[in-house]
Amino acid sequence: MQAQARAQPNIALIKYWGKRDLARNLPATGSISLTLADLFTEMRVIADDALREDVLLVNGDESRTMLARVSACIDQVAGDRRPAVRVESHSNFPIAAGLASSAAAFAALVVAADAAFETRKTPHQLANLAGRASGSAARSLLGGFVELRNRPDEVEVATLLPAVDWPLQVVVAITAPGPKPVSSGDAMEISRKTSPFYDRWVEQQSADLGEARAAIETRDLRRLGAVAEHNCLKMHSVMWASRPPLTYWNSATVACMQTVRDLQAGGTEVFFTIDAGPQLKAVCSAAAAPAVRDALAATAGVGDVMVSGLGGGAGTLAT
Ligand code: 2P0
Repeated sequence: MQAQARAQPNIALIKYWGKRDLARNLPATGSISLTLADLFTEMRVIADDALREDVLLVNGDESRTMLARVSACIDQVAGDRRPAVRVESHSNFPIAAGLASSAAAFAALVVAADAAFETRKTPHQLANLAGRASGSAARSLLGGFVELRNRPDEVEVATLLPAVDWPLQVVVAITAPGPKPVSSGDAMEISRKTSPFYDRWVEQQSADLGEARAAIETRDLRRLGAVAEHNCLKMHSVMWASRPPLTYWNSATVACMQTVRDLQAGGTEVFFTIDAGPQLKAVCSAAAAPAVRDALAATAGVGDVMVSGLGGGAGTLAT
């Protein structure tokens, strides 16, 4: 019993920041994201009766930090009376640095576990199981422009537009590759409990979701960029006003924002978004991508730049 699956990270344009149900890890609001094509995580799940307990290897090294979450996620798919497994995870991008690595990892994991144990879950069930492990992971089950909607006691994910219908590019500027100081889950709870802006953030989310949906439907990059930047800066304002403050940016993150502003002033159709980490993601047309990549690579403090198109959702690989 073994299977392998691949999933891509997704970049939220209308963000998930805050939970309505901690035990079930249900988000406070809906969100909209882009699934990437060229960054990926591959997960192999191998059931092995000889093992006494689950083993997790991340890029070849045994990892205990994520093991409990990974084991709990496989239990959700296959039940806790399953045999122990060896899980091998490989990513082609920095993990735990605000690049949605947990989204790709848990989306790939539920698909691989479902295939390995032949549990035949529906895509909707798999999205909810991935979302229990990591809220944003539910979105990586699907490709292109994806909306996550809140439903009573669960979430629902839907593709708003497939990648081929609006093949934008995402340029990721890496300003610091290390792991983040506070996990997203902990930071969301700090924000919910202490930020004076949190309730307003939640209140305004459905208006931002509606605006982004309309912009995607009409493939209007300027309109999408305006609401996505606004939503991103509101999320970071919630964080900055938390106690203790949550400041994921560094000086290069701010320099990258200025680079995007300069490109916009010069007529390039591009916008930025920033997640729970110091990396900046610029979203633009395929034609603008080389100029955006060069401008971000030349920005002070940027270490590496990655470019990705938009891709499909999670799926199994031949073992
Ligand atoms: C998002 N982020 O919508 C937002 C924007 C980060 C900033 O979802 O606690 O790893 O595991 O459910 O999914 C990152 O948080 O959080 C995230 P948990 P997750 O992409």
